[in-house]
Amino acid sequence: SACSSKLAFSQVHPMWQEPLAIPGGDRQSPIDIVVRKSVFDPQLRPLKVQYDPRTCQQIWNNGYSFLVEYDDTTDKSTVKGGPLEDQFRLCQFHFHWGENNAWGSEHSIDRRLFPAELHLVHWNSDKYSLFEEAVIEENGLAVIAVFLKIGKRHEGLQKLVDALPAVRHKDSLVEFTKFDPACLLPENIDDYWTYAGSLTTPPLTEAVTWIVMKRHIEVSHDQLAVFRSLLFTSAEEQVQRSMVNNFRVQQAVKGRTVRSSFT
Ligand code: SG4
Ligand code: ZN
Repeated sequence: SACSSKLAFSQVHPMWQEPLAIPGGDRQSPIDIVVRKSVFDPQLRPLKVQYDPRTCQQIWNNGYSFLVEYDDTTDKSTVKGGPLEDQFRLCQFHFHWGENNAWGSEHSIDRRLFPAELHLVHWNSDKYSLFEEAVIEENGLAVIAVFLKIGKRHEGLQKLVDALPAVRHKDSLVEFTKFDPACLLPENIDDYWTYAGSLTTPPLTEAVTWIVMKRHIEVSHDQLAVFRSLLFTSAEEQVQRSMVNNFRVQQAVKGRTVRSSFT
């Protein structure tokens, strides 16, 4: 409900505080998507994702989330279509989640938060040759967001969950191969919202075309509990801190239009 979302925002303490949250531009993320203000755009095409599980390489705890990283030296795992004019290459996916099931997602739909949110990060390989170049360009990145709800155990996710204890601490890394990220997409990827935004962590560059899936996926409470057993801290640190509430505070929409691919 709207009330519990507001409560969630005032009670949780994001990792890095907003004064650090430069650039204060006009297209920052994440945002609340107000369904009745979103505009159906019949020009929006279906999204074409093509992922090759052989490009999956490793899992890395970077002290803010865990990243499942893909080989992005060729166009083997890509997304195009939808709102995108170019082809974008998958480089990694990661999640944001809460300390409990009442919050955790970065985006919300009509103020409704979800326990977690998946981000599949892609960069424009038609226009740029490296992620580092794309990340500073306004059409540089495309991130697909998928909400996670608590329900049935997710079979595809379990292979990843089983590997997570190996990256419990910050800066730990484990080989992780042959994981098909398509298994984490909802059944219908043709229904989505899209808007122009930014990265949700520093450098917060306004480079991202966000594609937020209308349908969620279900994971079990136990699977999310394994996410919450990870640590923000490295093995050397005296006081260990659980990796939870790793989302950014929501940002002003500032006159942007959120378009939908569906009515
Ligand atoms: C997470 O913190 C990832 O760990 C970061 O990955 C990622 O940064 C950051 O989120 C922002 O991405 O889709 N939420 S987001 O806007 O992808 C980048 C790394 O630090 C640059 C590699
Ligand atoms: Zn993210």
